[in-house]
Order: sequence, then C-alpha cells, then structure tokens
Amino acid sequence: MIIYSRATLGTDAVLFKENFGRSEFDRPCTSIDICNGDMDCDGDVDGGDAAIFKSDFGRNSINNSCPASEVGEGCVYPSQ
Ligand SMILES: [Ca+2]
Ligand SMILES: [Ca+2]
Repeated sequence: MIIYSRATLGTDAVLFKENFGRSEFDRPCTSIDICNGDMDCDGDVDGGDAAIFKSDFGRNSINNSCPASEVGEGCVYPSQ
C-alpha cells in the first residue's frame, strides 16, 4: 500500500480521495487493482477507513513517526 509510507501527507489524501467509495460493487479491491486507502483491509474504502486516515494524518518522521505497516506492502485481496 503506497498510502501508508513514512509520512501521512497531502499526497496520501489525494490517493485516498481517488479510491474513496470503492467496494465490492464499485471497482472492487483485488490483488491486481489494490485499494490505496483500505486502512482496515476489509475490501472497501469507506468511512471506517477515513476515520483511521484522519487519526494518522500529519504524522511524519518528527511527529509521531509511522512504524512499518502491520500488513507490509498492503492488504491481501483475492485474485480475480
Ligand atoms: Ca476498508
Ligand atoms: Ca469498510
């Protein structure tokens, strides 16, 4: 997942907005077309992910530095 790199900045917000609203019915998250912004890895980009994103927004190397994402490169989705 690109969005969860070292810092949570405006570029991440742009990526997040582009992916917001994706779900199993609208451009589903798959291993070939991953969802940048699916913070909780439940296969969509919705309000729950926005809450997580907001709580981390503004973090950087001097301000509460981000550890490596718990899920490494990103979420694992079923291939289609
Ligand atoms: Ca999600
Ligand atoms: Ca969700």
